[in-house]
Amino acid sequence: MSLGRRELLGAGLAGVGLLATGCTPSTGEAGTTTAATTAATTATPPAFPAGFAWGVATSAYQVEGSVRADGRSPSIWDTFAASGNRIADGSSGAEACDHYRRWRTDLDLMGELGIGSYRFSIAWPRIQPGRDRRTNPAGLAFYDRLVDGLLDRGIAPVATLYHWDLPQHLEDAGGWESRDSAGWFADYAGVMFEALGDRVGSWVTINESKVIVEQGYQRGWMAPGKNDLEASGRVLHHLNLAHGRAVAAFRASTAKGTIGPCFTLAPCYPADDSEGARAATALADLRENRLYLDPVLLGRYPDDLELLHGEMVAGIAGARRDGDDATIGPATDFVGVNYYSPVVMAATGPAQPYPLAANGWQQLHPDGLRDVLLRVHRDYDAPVQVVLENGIPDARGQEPLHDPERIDFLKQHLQAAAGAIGAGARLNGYHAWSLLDNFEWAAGYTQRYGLVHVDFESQRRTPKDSARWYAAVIRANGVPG
Ligand code: IFM
Repeated sequence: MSLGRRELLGAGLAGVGLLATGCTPSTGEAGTTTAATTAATTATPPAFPAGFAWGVATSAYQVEGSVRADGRSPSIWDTFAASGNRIADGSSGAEACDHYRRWRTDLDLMGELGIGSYRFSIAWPRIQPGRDRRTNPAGLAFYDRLVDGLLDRGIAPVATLYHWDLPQHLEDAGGWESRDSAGWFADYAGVMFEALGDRVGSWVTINESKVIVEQGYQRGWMAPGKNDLEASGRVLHHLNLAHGRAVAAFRASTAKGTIGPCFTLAPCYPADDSEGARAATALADLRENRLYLDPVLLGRYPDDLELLHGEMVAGIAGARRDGDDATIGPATDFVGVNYYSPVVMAATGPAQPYPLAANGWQQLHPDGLRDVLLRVHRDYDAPVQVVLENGIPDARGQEPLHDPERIDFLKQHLQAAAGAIGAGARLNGYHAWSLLDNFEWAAGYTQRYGLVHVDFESQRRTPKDSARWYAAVIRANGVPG
């Protein structure tokens, strides 16, 4: 896709490539059939609407490095990585892909591949590094240059406001457990809308609140590394509130583009036809999907919320005030969907009927993407959806630049996305995770998700086979048969 600068500014993800073909529910929608019956790959012709946004995604802490440059202060991830035994290879994002200094080369590379849309995130600790939360012009200037660089190359900027790197000084002031966090976030978002709102077409509020809640506050596997169910409930509510208040700030600003949330969704399937498996699947769907989708897209928590762990429910209830649901649930312009893996439930617990990716947690089930897109379309009447992440790590023992498994993965998932479009879902774009091999959180540099290989010694970038394949898809606006 190649749009002119003006079109890039005006459209945003809600305005590009709409295709309404009417809604025909597919037979494989989440929760309606068993894992076995959804295994067949969609046969819909893999065509995409004109103007479909073909993109790649990254996030600040995973690629930027330069953690002390231009006044940036530490984030909770700098602290977490330095706190010992948290990261598989003992690394951190201190250097990562050095994207903060090499962004021009990276943008050129995207241009060569024909990428039309770049989803990046803004590092909050660059923008408001101090306790006084005053704006740091030098930090802001980086994103200013980045956005101009994208527009100059005909690439649409998709800016995520929060991808897990909370300034440590805000964590010290209570972090997401404090109700004040919603106001801090809205203020910071307002700074960004004012600075870049004339040029960024699409804004994403918070990346994957489920991962923050579960991994950051329940299991302690990610920053800030807590094991506190009650706190996780409070955090979820405050993240929701922060989202709602940022959307309100956006509407009150002069920013031109569109705004939406970003969920990581897992279609839930019963492993068999038993009543026990179906009940376990319904509960998994509440935990994996409805808990996050309902407040933001319907303006209310699920009616059966109390089926979740009592301490978490108490955390949500304790944090909720009159009027909050209305603040959380104003209409957003698009729904961002990240898709990696389904959840399959037997009566006795989780099942694993599909092959696993090399990260050990991701079951490979491409049709799950079609199922989640149709589900959000059907149950939430999503105005427009965009896939903001989808990818796998390199296979074990893979030659660095030859990644046939990733090509196969992308092909099947794009076919599934085309199937969802054919069945009525309004899908405007797809962003592969990730442009570059990068810092994969608690897995450090042991898992490589990039279409482009990064030699972390020399910082040399080399496109893998999948990058060339994806470039051909973009040129054709469709998946080769
Ligand atoms: O690398 C992460 C990303 O930051 C959020 N979504 C999942 C990816 C792969 O684990």
